[in-house]
Amino acid sequence: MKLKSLMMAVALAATALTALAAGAPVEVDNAWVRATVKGQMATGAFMTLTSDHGGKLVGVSSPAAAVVQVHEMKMEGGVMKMGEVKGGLDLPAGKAVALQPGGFHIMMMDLKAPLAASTTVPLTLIVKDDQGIESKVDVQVPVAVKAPKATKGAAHADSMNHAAHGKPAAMDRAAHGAQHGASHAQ
Ligand SMILES: [Cu+2]
Repeated sequence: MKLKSLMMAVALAATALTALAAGAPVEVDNAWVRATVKGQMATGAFMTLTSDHGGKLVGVSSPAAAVVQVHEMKMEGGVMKMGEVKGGLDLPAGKAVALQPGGFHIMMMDLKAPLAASTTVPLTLIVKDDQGIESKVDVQVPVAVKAPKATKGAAHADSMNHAAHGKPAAMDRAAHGAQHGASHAQ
């Protein structure tokens, strides 16, 4: 039964990702939500977002939480601070933006019920494109205790972004191709 529900979750996630690949405002990869225990009121959702033409993640909602915000964690005067990203999260054209523990993340607060591993949580991403047009992207996000093995280059997305600074766009595309190759090999 447990295996069946897990497979169901995987199937749902795969369906969501396939739908997004075809001309959606943003591509969502490696999405997961950290599982919670009873009494825990907040958790984080993580994913890699890629917008072909550039845009902004301006909002997120979920029926599982009363408040959902895009957050950033950063060091301020030697103290790790977490706060809402004002004005939306920039999604530069063609560049994978990693939302991961310790950096950008989606904060789900005032959870209505604990989120158990091997279930899924619906999230609606509100993305504003380069023309200023907002669209909603629905994703079924798997719940897990820790980050699942990346299926598409998310594990090193942060360091790759740093390495990519100042390099021509062609390099980014080459890296992207390599990620596709890696995911096929799995
Ligand atoms: Cu947060």
